[in-house]
Amino acid sequence: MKQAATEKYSRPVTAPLRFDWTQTEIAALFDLPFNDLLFRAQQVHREHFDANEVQVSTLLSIKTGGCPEDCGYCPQSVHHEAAVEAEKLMDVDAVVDAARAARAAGASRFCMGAAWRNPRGKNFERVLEMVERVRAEGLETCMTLGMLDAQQAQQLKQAGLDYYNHNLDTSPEFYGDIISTRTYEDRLDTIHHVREAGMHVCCGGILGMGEARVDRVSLLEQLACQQPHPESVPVNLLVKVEGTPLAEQDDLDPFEFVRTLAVARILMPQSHVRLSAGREQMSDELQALCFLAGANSIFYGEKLLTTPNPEADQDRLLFERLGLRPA
Ligand code: SAM
Ligand code: DTB
Ligand code: SF4
Repeated sequence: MKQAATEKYSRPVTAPLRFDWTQTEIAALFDLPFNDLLFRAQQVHREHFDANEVQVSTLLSIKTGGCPEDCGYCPQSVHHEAAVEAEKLMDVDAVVDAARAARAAGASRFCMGAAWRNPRGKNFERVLEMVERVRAEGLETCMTLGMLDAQQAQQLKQAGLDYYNHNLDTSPEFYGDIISTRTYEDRLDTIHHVREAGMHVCCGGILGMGEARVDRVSLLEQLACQQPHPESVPVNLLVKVEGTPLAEQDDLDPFEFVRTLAVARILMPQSHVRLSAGREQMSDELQALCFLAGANSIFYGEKLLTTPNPEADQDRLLFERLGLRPA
């Protein structure tokens, strides 16, 4: 018995990339004993990445609040009591200053987020200028601006945008419980335009919104059956903001969060899996487990878009204690 188990788990897993994962297969990974699942995720991770390297991105909210969409988790929606005060789109110079500071602090990618349903008119032109200027500072660029049409995606690509973030958020089945102002198909269309324009896709979701495991399986199926896989897969843990419909949501079992990261790592071996929102609420030990499960990217800096993130010093210390290197 013992011999068989050792053989089973010491077999190298040089499996080719797959885009035809079934829900049954994905659910079976979730069902593995925790230690076996983490071991498999580590094996896959080490085949494709340096397991002690974590990519570091900085996030800036270039246009905060006043969003017409009704995403149930989001404090920037005008539909919720929590609504953070609406601000105008930042000036290009101020964004470039923030990008320089991020580079000085060790970030390799600068992500800019806007609380829009979709970008329009003069604002879109200003956003294109931001991409050009931030890129000229020697940083990789990423934006998340809501829905894009094919032409906008091409214009962003021409301006030099490396990544576009657009999340599926949850399963197609649970989606309608969270958002009513745009459809799952709308999201898939935007992702398609981004891919067609030749940009890297950053696409993931949020856990802990009251979805069932089958929804997490279904979300991962949606992501892992995209060909190519999204280059970057942000996995957010719901930040419960007072005044949003999801403020009183029960906590997700932290091990279920770790399991989801591990399964994402196994399904999408070459993608960066980003431990995104929710780190502020996690212990160092839980974050260490997330890295062990194959998460290899984080947002760095004291603020996400509107909610707090761990202080940079705290992250530096955690990296030191775990022997991790920012990349
Ligand atoms: N408005 C654009 C959009 O939704 O596509 C871009 C900005 S939006 C804030 C980017 C992503 O942040 C959302 O898709 C969602 O996955 C994540 N997010 C927003 N609020 C969150 C929260 N309270 N907890 C965790 N993730 C959140
Ligand atoms: C993503 O998946 N997570 C980031 C980024 N993409 C833009 C946003 C997290 C936002 C958390 C809530 C807030 O700070 O407003
Ligand atoms: Fe608007 Fe994006 Fe928040 Fe949804 S997640 S309300 S689209 S800012």
